[in-house]
Amino acid sequence: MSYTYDEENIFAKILRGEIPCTKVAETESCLAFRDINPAAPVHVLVIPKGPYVNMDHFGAEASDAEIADFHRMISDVIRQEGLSEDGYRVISNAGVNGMQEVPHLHAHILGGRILGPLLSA
Ligand code: DGP
Repeated sequence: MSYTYDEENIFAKILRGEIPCTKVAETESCLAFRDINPAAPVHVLVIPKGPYVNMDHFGAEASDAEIADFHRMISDVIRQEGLSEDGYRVISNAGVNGMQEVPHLHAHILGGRILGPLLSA
């Protein structure tokens, strides 16, 4: 499998500072910001700064440090947003079947209400 990264995707533009975002957390290799179209009271996106399309691309080509930082940031945001006690959902959509809109790896962190069944269709 070879992966092609689109440098003009909207999250690449956010990372380059060309489009604003509401930042929640940042490290050397990751950024967390609020989703522009929240599906729950808390809806934060965590992205690596590197050019990875999706989770399988990331796992195949990212460094151990990038992978550790990404997972650590997801955990940090969950606690920072106060979601630990009542629960939350972490989702990463990929490709056509996953209905991924933005082709830069992102984890959706959702919480603040009962989120319903995992899949509606
Ligand atoms: P997905 O379908 O998993 O690729 O989700 C992409 C998400 O990105 C979607 O929930 C809306 C969000 N999004 C799209 N454009 C922007 C943007 O310009 N800023 C922010 N903060 N979020 C965006």
